[in-house]
Amino acid sequence: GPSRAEYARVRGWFEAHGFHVVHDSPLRIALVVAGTAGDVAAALGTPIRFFHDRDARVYHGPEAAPALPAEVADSVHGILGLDDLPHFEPLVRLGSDDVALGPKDFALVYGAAALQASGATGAGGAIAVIVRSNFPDADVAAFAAAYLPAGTTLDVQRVFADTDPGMLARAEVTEVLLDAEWAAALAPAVRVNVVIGDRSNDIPGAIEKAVEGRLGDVISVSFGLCEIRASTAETELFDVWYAIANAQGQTVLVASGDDGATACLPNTRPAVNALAASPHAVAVGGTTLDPRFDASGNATGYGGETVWNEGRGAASGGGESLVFARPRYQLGPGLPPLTGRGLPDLALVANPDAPGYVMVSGGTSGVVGGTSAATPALASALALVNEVQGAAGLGQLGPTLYRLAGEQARGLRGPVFHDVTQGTNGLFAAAPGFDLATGWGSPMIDALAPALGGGGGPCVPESQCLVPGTGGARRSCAAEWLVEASALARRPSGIPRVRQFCRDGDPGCDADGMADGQCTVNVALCLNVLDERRRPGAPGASDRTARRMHGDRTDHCSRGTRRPAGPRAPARERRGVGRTIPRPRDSPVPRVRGATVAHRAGYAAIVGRPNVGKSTLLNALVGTKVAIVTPKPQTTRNRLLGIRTLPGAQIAFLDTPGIHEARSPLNRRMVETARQALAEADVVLLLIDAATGVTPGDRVLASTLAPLPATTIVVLNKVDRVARPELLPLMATLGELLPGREIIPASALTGENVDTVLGRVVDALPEGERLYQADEYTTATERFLVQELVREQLFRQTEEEVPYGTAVLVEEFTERPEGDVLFVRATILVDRPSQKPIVIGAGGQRLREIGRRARLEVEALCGRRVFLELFVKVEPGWAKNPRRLGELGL
Ligand SMILES: Nc1nc2c(ncn2[C@@H]2O[C@H](COP(=O)(O)OP(=O)(O)OP(=O)(O)O)[C@@H](O)[C@H]2O)c(=O)[nH]1
Ligand SMILES: [Mg+2]
Repeated sequence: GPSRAEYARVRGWFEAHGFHVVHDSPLRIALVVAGTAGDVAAALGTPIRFFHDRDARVYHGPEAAPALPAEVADSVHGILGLDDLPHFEPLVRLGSDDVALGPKDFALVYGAAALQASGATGAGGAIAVIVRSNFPDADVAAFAAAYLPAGTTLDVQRVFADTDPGMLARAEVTEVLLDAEWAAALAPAVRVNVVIGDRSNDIPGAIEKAVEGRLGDVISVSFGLCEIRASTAETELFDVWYAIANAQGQTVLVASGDDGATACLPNTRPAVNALAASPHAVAVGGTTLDPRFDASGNATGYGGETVWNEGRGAASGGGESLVFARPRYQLGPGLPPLTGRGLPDLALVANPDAPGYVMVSGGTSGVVGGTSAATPALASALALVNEVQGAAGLGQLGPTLYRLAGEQARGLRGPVFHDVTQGTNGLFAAAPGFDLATGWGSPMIDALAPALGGGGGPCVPESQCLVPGTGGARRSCAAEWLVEASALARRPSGIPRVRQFCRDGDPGCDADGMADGQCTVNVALCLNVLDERRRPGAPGASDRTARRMHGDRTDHCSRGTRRPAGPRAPARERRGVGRTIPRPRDSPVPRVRGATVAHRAGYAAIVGRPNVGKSTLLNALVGTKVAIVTPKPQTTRNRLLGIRTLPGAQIAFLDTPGIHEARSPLNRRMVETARQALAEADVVLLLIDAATGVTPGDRVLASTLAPLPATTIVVLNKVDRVARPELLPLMATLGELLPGREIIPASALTGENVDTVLGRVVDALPEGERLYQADEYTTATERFLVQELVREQLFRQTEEEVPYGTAVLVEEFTERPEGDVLFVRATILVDRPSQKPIVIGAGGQRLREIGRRARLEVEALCGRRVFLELFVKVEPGWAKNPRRLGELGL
């Protein structure tokens, strides 16, 4: 957003011209003012007149486009709301059949039932549904009583964006009830925040409220607005909010619309829903589903889907945005060539009669449909995913969904989408892979859940205050700041450092302990999507303003705990866990006679300084979470093997501890472990952190690698944190250090170029048969993985030197037949007595939280309920005790 000064200037100008401020945006993205028609005429240079349409309905609106004087024009991207033309439409559709999907049927068909069976209820999570009418609680309660397990009480709350608009027309109230009931339908313990806009701030006001207050891990929007009729400024405004939402870890789901490719009916020009067009939203399309009902009307399974199209324009919304260019993630195998951002991203049942959704409105049960229904239902499923992942939000889903779908399209992974290939939405036909009628198809929630969270989740904040006058002592910032883009002084290498002056209203502005009203903050910046610029020649505002809007947009990351856990192995692959002994060459690959492509197999070691992203890359390459990842250096202590099996190759990746100048015995062992891995490897992946640049430590490492026989590939990681032009000098330096070696810029976090790295590794491997079973993905024991998952939380939830003084030992790991529970007893070793109370926290709070999050992780790993008991034990000198180190595999 604009700086405070700029915002204040615009605000002051409107006040000076007779308007009064109705709402200030805490995010400084929008300003809501009210004035008379006379004020508008005098200040904005256009009279407000009455118009009537062909049907003699009367509206008011400006006679000409509003204009502003030069002193404020540069700061204002657009002016909305001078007319009362019909604008946002609720997308709910009424059905007539008496068979419909209940929550149980829906969960069964799309695989969410598996997450429910593992105990997920949405507890601890929240969904914000965006609406503009109040609603009767009795209907929500009646829905729970009729369709959810006996005794279920839903946690549905109202949040008014401003004033209470009361109950609007029937379609509006039905929309609210549908959204609230289905947001809770699969996740009955989730908090549903019904965020209600009023007449003056409408749907945009409710969206802003949901973002500003972070009112849900998922935001569900079931309204439509024709992109041609919306102003570009308005469409871009949604994008700005969604981008901020994503940076906060919120996932935004928007119904793609119910009018096929023509969202502007009666105008039949192809157009999409402006609310769904942003690349920061997931656009949800619609299908017609065969749920294989049995005689009593219960769904028994998935019987296939076609594009929802009932004729008369009632069909799955889809097409290309006129405002947003194709985002980078919409390029790749399985995707048609797109110019604009293509919609929808995926689709779920939406045909109100085939089979429709049950709901309660006005005291009676009814059947409804529309992408309006599919959207909150998907939000509900994602609440379960969030819970299972132990994530407080999955953030922007687009890049991850497309990566997974792309892997599916290339046969690199099991399916995560039911590909819909039949039918059309009137203009666009379904086809294998992605299409503009149903996106990638419908989600298989149980298969997606383990894989989500590895890619486009919220970015990791690494903000620390440098305490002035202490010679550089650091403290973690307790507070979140809105960092002004103008204050950013990006250094050529390293985390951008921001000198932020605290002001009244900045929470904890003196978290650095100095009451001097200022604090220097190191901020990790993350760009969610690099190329979401407007399409050239898009209607609306001038290019100059468009550049201004997008050119300096950075997403502020400020939430320490909002990173989701990494991807998980699909149940199918999980069988490999726990095998400690690899079985070399016991599964010869059948060879096709005369085939010329040989099978390749071998070891690839991932090495680099601490914290450069080795473990993140390992997980991305293996396609599942093997290694723990934390923002702290020296997380990985052991050599860890992750296996990727492809149709023509098998690679055993070795994750290693960061190589650094080690002093303590523990660290020396860690570095030794890493060096040993080098000796085993056929290929060495040297990771360099693009955000910190090439450090002296990198140079030393490069000189050790230069004479090795193994092929060395340099991976310049974390490029998502660096402006493209800054990469070139880095690559030049690396080219000098390791002449002739390939350098691949990549992001282990977003998945960018990870497939390229995989391909290059395969090319460099020797010919040979598989070294491990095709379904094995690691040789680590379950006990080891569990120890690591506890340590991950310990590292994430303790600061300074505390995590480094700790280790985790799993002492008991048994199955309890009663209730199919896994019982795990683990001891956290601490080095000094003073660390024990820190790990335990006030009233046991921290230890409980470590245990809770670790338990969710272990449950996801093991695919069953887990009882995790944690103890803290002081054992001075454990890190110097060879026996202990041996027990810890060090
Ligand atoms: N922005 C960004 N962050 C990344 C990327 N890869 C890793 N990270 C982050 O960098 C931090 C360190 O990642 P790890 O994978 O634990 O790094 P590591 O090299 O294994 O660190 P050690 O445990 O010391 O060996 C974590 O906060 C990651 O989320 C990337 O491509 N982009
Ligand atoms: Mg690591």
